[in-house]
Amino acid sequence: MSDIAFSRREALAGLSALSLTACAGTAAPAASSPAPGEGLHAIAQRKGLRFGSAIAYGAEGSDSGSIGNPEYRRIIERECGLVVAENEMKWQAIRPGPDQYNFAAFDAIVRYAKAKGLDIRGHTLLWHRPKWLPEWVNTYDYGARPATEAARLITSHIETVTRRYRGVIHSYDVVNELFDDQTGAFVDTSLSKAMGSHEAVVDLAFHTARAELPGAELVYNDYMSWEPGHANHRAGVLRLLEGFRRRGVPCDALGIQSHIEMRTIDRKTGIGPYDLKEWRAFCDDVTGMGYRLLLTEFDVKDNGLPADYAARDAGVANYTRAYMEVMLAYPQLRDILAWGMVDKYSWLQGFAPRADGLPQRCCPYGDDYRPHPMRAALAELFAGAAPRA
Ligand code: 9MR
Repeated sequence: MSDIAFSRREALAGLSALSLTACAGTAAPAASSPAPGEGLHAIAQRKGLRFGSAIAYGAEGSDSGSIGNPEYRRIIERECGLVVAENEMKWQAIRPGPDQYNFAAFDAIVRYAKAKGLDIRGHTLLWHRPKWLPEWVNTYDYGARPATEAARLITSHIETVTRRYRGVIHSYDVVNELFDDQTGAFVDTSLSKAMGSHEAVVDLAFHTARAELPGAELVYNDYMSWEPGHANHRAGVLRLLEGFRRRGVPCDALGIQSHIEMRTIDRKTGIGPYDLKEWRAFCDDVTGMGYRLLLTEFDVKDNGLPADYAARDAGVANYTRAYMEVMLAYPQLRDILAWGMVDKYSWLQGFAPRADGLPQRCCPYGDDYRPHPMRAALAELFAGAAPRA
């Protein structure tokens, strides 16, 4: 695959970018305004931050949030410095059988990103959920030595992907979503059953990724969040990250997906409730263990807000402001990615429909490709953020 193969210069650029340590956060937030017409990534970049988005594969001219939609591309190219494939690098997409791979759609996204000078994150080397693994994994016959065979499936997958995109992808969600969000207990898959424990699966995934990519950023990615009801999920993630440190597992950062949500509205603030103290304590514990932070899949569920578009957009912008102010205060945070840039293509339209049947206004841009107040809020927040080293 010569068009995907890396050059040494690209590889070194990725390494040096990753070796920059975030500053200690002593600088006061610089009061500055975004210049008119400046894209979100350009604004972010002045502070050592990066802004990006998920993008899908689509044939040219397709009506989707994809590389095939010229209007969607224009927004990506104006606003983003990095992209992530929404689905096209998952096992379901690239691994139709135990010894078969299909990289066609993901390669097309990688080619597009390279042509436009966009960085690309890898999502995800292992999504540990039966629901999101190919059916052949769920029903797999692991034979007489199940642990050995499960290890082979995992290592061969991670080696195949990381080798193919070596020098191109410098940051991976190595493992995604290990937990039952209600209890904070691990979710079983055929892989964890075959290997005998979840730790065996996860540790192997990170060690394999590190062996292939000594300089890359290796991330554990999950949707524990700041809303009430996430305490058990956060506790599970903390236990995992503590375990990584004890066992010497090479995980560099926590990917906080940031699908933040307003199911109800707090009358005092006009936005959704959030457990600020508990959330900060969680982020402090994570960063205190030396992990960096990424916001990997930002969007806002507006279910609790009124139907009226202006009121709703204002609420979404205010909730964005409240959240990003907390998150941008962490000097360990560098990358912020939206899970899509245009409302109509968001997964939320299907996964979290509003009771009134109206579409979610969850992304920086509306269906007419005009920016929502959320976009202006992000611009101001990035412009006002403390500079990273
Ligand atoms: O947005 C994605 C949607 O199109 C897919 O159907 C779904 C299953 O592959 O995954 C969605 O993306 C998820 C991401 O990969 C992991 N975190 C939660 C995201 C939203 O469900």
